[in-house]
Amino acid sequence: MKLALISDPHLGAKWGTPREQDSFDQFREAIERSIELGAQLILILGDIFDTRIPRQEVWAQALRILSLPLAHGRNSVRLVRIIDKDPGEISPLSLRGIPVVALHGNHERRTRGLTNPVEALEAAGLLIHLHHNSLVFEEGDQRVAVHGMSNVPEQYASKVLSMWNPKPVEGAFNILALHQSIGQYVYSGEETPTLDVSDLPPGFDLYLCGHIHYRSESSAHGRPLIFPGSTERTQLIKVEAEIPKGFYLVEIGERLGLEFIELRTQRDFHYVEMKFDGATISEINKAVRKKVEELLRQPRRNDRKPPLIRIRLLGTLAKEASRSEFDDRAISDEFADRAIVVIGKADLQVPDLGEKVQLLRELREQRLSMDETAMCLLEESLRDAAHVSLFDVRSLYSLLVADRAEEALQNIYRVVESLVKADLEREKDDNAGQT
Ligand SMILES: [Mn+2]
Repeated sequence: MKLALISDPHLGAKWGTPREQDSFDQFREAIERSIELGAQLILILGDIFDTRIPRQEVWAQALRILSLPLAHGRNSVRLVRIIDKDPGEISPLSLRGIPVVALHGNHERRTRGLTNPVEALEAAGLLIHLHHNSLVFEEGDQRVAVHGMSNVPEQYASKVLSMWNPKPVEGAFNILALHQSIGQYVYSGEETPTLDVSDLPPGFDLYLCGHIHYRSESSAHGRPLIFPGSTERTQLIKVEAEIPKGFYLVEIGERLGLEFIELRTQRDFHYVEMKFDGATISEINKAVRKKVEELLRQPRRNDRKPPLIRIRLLGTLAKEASRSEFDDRAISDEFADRAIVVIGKADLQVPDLGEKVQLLRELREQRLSMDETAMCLLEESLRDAAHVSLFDVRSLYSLLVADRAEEALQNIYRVVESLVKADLEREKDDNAGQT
């Protein structure tokens, strides 16, 4: 049996930027080539969408792409067993073409009781959603069991996985699919995984995990552990420039065949760090422009899309220079029709401490004046509102700024109470007048 493994398409990522179609182009290619290459089952390991509640424009494109496996119209595998899932959730439509089985990722996770977008796709019959359940597919005398746990908050991952405690199906090739951080494969510094490779339940033939955006092959209990990596380039970090984007084609037979298919639609991506030592702004300007020109002369893999160039500036500035004088936007604009240039200058150091202190002082002053501006705006906009003369706007505002919201609220309650009392009095008088 041939399976395609696709992870983290993040549809709708970078919306409103020159890269807004990238996630769709790359996901469409992954799906189209999975079909071309003869995949009989497509597994998507979560984060199909970049957000929990995608915009309509994102939905429209996603639905169009996800209808392709269904539109294929032929299905060479049979769903023969459903474990721990309500069969009513599976639309008969989803088995009319190449079946797509998907997890939801952390980007799609919603509070219990609310429908996440992967469940919505399941309702439309475009895929089958797995969360703590399993499906067994059959082709001839071969059976493949897919066991899936969609994303859960990292701190509960290990506990929830052991509570689910999935068991391999006898006589089948067993796949366990997750969307979590695992051990050293941590996605960001803010996440502490509770799950370690050794926590994965034993006895499965293949372990799969989404969430990690760069492709990686490892092993768990002596069997392959595959992170296909995202099809979309969500982070402009070094590892993303080194490891190409793609998906896996898995052939389950006498032996396990694993083939990584690189996406042709991915933009060329250059990640460059430039280190300066006491450089002036004009020196940096010149060096960065020269670097971009140099990168643009390099041979291209994908010449249908302008390449993405991320330059990270490191080192120190000249004493008299200030980081804010370096206009990275101007350089990006200058190359806009040939490349997407993203320059990071946050790590460029100003050597003079005195200057830093001055900057902090300025920021503080700016903040104070911002408060004052906000105050004036608030006063102005409340001037015409009814009863506002009853409130001391300025003192309310200072309470809010000082994080004393409770006191501010009490003040408001007092005023409202007196207003209600006055109204009631008036009503009483009116009523008295009528009778
Ligand atoms: Mn992701």
